Amino acid sequence: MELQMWREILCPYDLAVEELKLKFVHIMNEYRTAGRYSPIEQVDGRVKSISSILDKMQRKKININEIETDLEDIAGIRVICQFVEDIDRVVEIIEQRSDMEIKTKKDYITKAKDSGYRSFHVIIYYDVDTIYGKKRIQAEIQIRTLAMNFWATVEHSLQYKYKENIPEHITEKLMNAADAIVVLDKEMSIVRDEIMDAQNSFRKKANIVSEI
Ligand code: 0O2
Repeated sequence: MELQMWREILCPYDLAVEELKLKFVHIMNEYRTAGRYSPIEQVDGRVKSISSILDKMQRKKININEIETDLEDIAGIRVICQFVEDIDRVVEIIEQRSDMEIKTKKDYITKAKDSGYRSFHVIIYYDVDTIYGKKRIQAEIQIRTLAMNFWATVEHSLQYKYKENIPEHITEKLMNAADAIVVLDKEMSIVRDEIMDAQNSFRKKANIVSEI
């Protein structure tokens, strides 16, 4: 397929990613403006690259005419939280929104993937307005803690480096690290209330200072 055709297919996904990023950042800012703890700490997003789409099409035997239905993560949003408990809150926020319709939820936290990967995925339907009218697209929202994100980022770059054949001694270390992340998230949850209080007072103080 020609590059121009790809650009046209991906254009609405680009818009969706920009809109969704803005909306999640706004939720975070709204909490903070209200002086409340935000379950969202960071937001990121990307449109899947053409080469990555082609790889996945080949791996999953998806035909070009089926990509918009069968590839659920052409538009990808990542919502990073501080604590595991915040992930449920973010899922509730998505459930309550009128502009996002949940298609499926994939809980890789209760049951991690074999690789050790942990994250909560929500596939949504989302409408964008294009020059041709309204278009309903799918987007994947990955919700995870800062610690889970650290692990996934490192593991993803190793997968890239070793073309998915990561040497066994490294896989073993990654599995150990994945276990350590579970322990870290649990320990942080225990002091969650203390940390939330401290951060709220710190932000309020910082706001007062910046207003003077
Ligand atoms: P990229 O580069 O992030 O776009 P699958 O058959 O597992 O590829 P499926 O059924 O489409 O995928 O959905 P799944 O597994 O719910 O979500 C796939 C995405 O989750 C991946 O996208 C990754 O972003 C992330 N992910 C899933 N498993 C792992 C893992 O073991 N390690 C890391 N680091 N990330 C993972 P892509 O398209 O693979 O990659």
